[in-house]
Amino acid sequence: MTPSIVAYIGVGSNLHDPCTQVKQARIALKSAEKIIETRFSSLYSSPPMGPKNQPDYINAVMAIVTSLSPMELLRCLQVIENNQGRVREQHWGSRTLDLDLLLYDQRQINLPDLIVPHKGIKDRAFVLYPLQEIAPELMIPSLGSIDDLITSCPLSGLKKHP
Ligand code: 5RW
Ligand code: CA
Ligand code: CA
Repeated sequence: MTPSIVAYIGVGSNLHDPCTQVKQARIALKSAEKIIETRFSSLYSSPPMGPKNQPDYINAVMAIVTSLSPMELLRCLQVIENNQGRVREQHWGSRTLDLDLLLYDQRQINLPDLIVPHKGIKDRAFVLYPLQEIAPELMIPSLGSIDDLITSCPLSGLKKHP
């Protein structure tokens, strides 16, 4: 019996035609073995959080069903990032593609290379608003409802991308 796990992936880009990068990542993810796409949010634009000397981002969130383990899924995300030309440069700097494993069922994971729920989930508008769009009833382990998190998270310039 293969377990069907619901997971949420954060998608972001601010280099080399970010919209195209995000759409390509969606295609790569849903084409990957043992990953089924169930929802994909609108695309959102926002100014950079963290270091300001970089272009605006395009972000989205994808819901999937998977039978991959958390580490297998993380490796899959890293392969897709690398295939889309991700180069490790400055911490929190510009990137062609960033795929974050936000949630893996209702599990809490604390491994050296993988913390779930993702550290950025609770106070980043570019994660919370697209997540609420596709999963309005979501509960986040140890953090509570998506609605409560959104209530204390200003938009910070986040806009639906036309
Ligand atoms: C660092 C996020 C500090 C928030 C980071 C912080 C981004 C982004 C990053 C993204 C937008 C991580 N990734 N800004 N900044 N979208 N808008 O995907 F407070 S770097
Ligand atoms: Ca990220
Ligand atoms: Ca990341």
